[in-house]
Amino acid sequence: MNIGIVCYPTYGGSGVVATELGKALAAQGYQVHFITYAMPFRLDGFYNNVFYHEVEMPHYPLFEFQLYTLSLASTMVDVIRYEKLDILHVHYAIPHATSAYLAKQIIRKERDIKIVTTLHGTDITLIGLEPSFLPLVKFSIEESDAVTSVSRFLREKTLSNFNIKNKEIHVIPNFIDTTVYKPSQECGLRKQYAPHGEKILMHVSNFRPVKRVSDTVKILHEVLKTVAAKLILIGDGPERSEAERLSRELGIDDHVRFLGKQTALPQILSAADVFLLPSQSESFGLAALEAMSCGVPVVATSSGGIPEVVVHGETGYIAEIGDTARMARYVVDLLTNPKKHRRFSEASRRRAVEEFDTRLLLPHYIALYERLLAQQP
Ligand code: GMT
Repeated sequence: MNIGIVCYPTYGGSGVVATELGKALAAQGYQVHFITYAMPFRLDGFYNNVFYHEVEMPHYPLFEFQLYTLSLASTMVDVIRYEKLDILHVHYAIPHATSAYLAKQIIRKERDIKIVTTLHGTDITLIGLEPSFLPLVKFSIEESDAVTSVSRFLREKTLSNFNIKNKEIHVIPNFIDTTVYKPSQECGLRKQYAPHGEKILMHVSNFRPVKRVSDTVKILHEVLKTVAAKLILIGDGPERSEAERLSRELGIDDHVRFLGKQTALPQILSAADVFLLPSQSESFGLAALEAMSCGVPVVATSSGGIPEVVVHGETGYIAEIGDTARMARYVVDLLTNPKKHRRFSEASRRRAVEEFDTRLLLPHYIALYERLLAQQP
């Protein structure tokens, strides 16, 4: 089977899931063709059966704005035609599902390509609801041959926000390679940033407003009243400077370290005592799953699909969005009860392995592809 995968190549959950899916499919012998404007950042080596097709964007003085949706559709047509794709799997609806629809129409007399659209989050809960996008997203979902969402929450939101009646949406959660994301020898971070036995709180994200990164600083501020602790922030994005400013204003900047974008996540996460995910909106929360797989309990908000990942009172704790005082109390509870912390840590790891490992969830995608290919044209 020849499979095209389209995703955003930059730092972000949908690109991570798409790339890891492609790598896992290639490892099983499927031919996988990535189509995007830059090399996906997780495609960081040589992989058998993996090919990369860069979308070229012509510059022309008349086009004040680049026409990526159209350039992408043209590249899709090319790859479908010459690499004989059977499936085109697009991740994040805007604009990928729309480009895929266009490509399918262009090539329909030559090849019956099947389009799978995976909805990841803000394509449905935020930007997709803008009046300039809504009709396009609804149409592209309805015209896909199959649609998946990464949580039950996101499926319900898709059906209600876009008033979709006659389309099945298959829930296939985010997955993780638990042989890579596992409790590991930590990378020396503890010695460097918490040399006096301070506890480590950690957060990983792309620092967009929906992540409420400043809430991690507020949580630390509360926690420091009881427990010696440090906050390590991984990633970068628009809210970083506000978090830096707040930590200075609260006088706790000595306790906060911004490490920027990092790749050795399993080793870094293994240094954490608690992972914080105070998001405003989160369709699944891949970052929480990565932490859990490394045996780190998560304190998070109840937003979106997080409760489908983090089990309150078992693998972590869940509070209302913005309730930093409560999240701080949960963190202190975990940090001051070693037995409970160990129980939560083990339960987190167990849940990642037993519910979300790649080997359990990859077959769901493969079965979906096979069902589509078995359909009569
Ligand atoms: O929807 C987004 O904001 C983009 C996307 C990304 O590329 O970062 O994130 C979403 O997809 C991840 C993978 O499926 C999910 O784990 C994240 O929860 C989700 N982010 C949001 O819903 C904010």
